[in-house]
Amino acid sequence: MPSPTRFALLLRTGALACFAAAAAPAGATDAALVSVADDAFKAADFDGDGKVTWEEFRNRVVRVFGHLDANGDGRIAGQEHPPAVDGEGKPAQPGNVSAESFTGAVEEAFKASDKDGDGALSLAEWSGTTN
Ligand SMILES: [Ca+2]
Ligand SMILES: [Ca+2]
Repeated sequence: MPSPTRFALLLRTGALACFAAAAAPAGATDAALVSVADDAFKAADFDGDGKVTWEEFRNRVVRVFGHLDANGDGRIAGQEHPPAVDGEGKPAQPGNVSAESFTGAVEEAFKASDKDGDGALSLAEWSGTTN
């Protein structure tokens, strides 16, 4: 049975919330968000080996950033910026999110979620269901 905790990774940082916001339809239910998390894992696992490496995930993150950066100036600003926090849990400043800081925040969350430290996320690690 799916649980909202499976979505924990995606909500752990504002950057990943951005990822979720970009992937999920507006008004999505918890069940739909869980589905998005699973779909996002499968989409990110480019070589289909059941693990998402940072290399694989970074490719997705770059695409999400490009999706959010509607005017293509390399920063997420103003109306482009969904509600989010920065890597330290403080509210992100609109106009102050570069591709570098966005990717960095996601990398921190990625490393924090990689419980066995093998440099890749299993579906359980991705979903936040490991201890
Ligand atoms: Ca893989
Ligand atoms: Ca791992």
